[in-house]
This record gives sequence, structure tokens and C-alpha cells, in this order.
Amino acid sequence: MTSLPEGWQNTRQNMIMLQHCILKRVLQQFYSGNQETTKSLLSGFPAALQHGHRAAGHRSKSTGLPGESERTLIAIKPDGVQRRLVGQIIQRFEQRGFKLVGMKMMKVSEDLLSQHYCELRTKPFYPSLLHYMTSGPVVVMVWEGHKVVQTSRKMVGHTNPAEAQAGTVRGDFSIHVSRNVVHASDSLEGAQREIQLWFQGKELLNWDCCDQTSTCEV
Ligand code: IDP
Ligand code: MG
Repeated sequence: MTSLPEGWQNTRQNMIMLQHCILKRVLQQFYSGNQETTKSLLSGFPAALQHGHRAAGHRSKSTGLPGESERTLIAIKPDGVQRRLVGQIIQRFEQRGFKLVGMKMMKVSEDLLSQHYCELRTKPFYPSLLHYMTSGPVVVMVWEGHKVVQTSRKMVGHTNPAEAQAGTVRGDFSIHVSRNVVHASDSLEGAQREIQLWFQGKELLNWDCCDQTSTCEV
């Protein structure tokens, strides 16, 4: 069984403890015959606390994600940050309908990068890739949604911008493979590995978009 990241477990446990407290107070008031207090207690708490996970949509027990949602890691590389493309890149993912569940700006250590790009260690361009990726800050994000891994790979485009289609991030904003602006996980397993590498569980937020029934059948 897949265990939930630490932050999620805490949130879930807090939610369950709160629900128990509310229920206990409501039952105490109900059995003491104080219906007015019972009503005001219930109205004082948001629906999410009264109904727990059901108010948050159908979440899978194993992943904690709603429906068939996936998560992926997207990073705006140092050239994207230097060229002030952060806003435009985020906008594409928002407009597509994906949900941002984690984001931070950081200077990446060589240690983290060597784990991230472990499959490329033997490539001739690996030293210059490390130099480029540590040359300035990156903005790293986790996006969630239906088939977000494969869709975001299409949105990002071919590794080599010269081959990337117009309309993709790389096809619109870059010209050379050594400065291709953005990273996107290439598989579900890769995404899970990369998210764990770049983020702690408590840095990711489980939240409900008000438009989630408009972007996907729940
Ligand atoms: P991806 O980023 O599209 O998944 P990968 O093959 O995983 O592509 O390569 C990771 C990164 O390594 C690329 O995004 C690019 O920054 C860099 N890279 C890949 N091939 C070359 C190359 O031939 N020259 C220089 N850099 C490269
Ligand atoms: Mg890759």
C-alpha cells in the first residue's frame, strides 16, 4: 500500500481529530436537549469539517488524489527565470486547467541535480548541463490534474527546441537544446520520484478548485 507523504498524513489526522471533537460536542448538546446550541455548533463549522473527505470530492485512498488525477514536476530553468518567462509559463498550465499544488524558487545544489539527472551522468553534455542548471535560480512546481504527465510533456515540447512545435513552451521560447527553458517529468514513475526529490510532503497542498467539475468529470 502506498503511504501518504508526512504532511498529508498530519493534515488528515488533524481533520479526523477535529471531526471527532465536533461530533462529540454536537452529541453532548443533542443529548442534553439543547437543540439551539447543536444547530449553532453545526452552522459554525465549514462543510469540509462536517463532511470530511466527501466535501473535498472523491479522493483515492492510495494516492490521496481526486479521481484519476496525477501530479507532475515542472521546473522553469535558469534561462527561463533570467528571461522573465515565469509568468507566461505558469499561465499556460493554469489556462489548460491544471492545479498548482506546490511551488518554490531556489538555487539548486549539484547534489540534487545529480540525482535528478542520474540517467544522464555519462552523457558528454552532462558537465555543461550541471553548470547551466546551477547558474541561477529555478522555479519548481508540482501541477495536478487528469493525465497531467503526458499533457505537460506535449505542452513543453521536444527536448531540442529546433524540433519543437510552435505552440509548445520550448517551440515558442527557445532555439537551442542547451537552453530549453523548462523541465517536465517524462512518466508517472519519474514524476513521483522527482516530486519526492524536490519537495517535502508538507510543501504540497491538497486543495479543491472551485472549477474542478468544469474541467473534469468527477
Ligand atoms: P527532457 O528535458 O526533454 O526530458 P532529457 O533527454 O531528459 O530531455 O535531457 C535533460 C536535459 O538535458 C534537457 O532538457 C536539456 O537541458 C539537456 N540536454 C539534453 N540533450 C542535450 C544535448 O545534446 N546538449 C546539451 N544539453 C542537452
Ligand atoms: Mg528527461
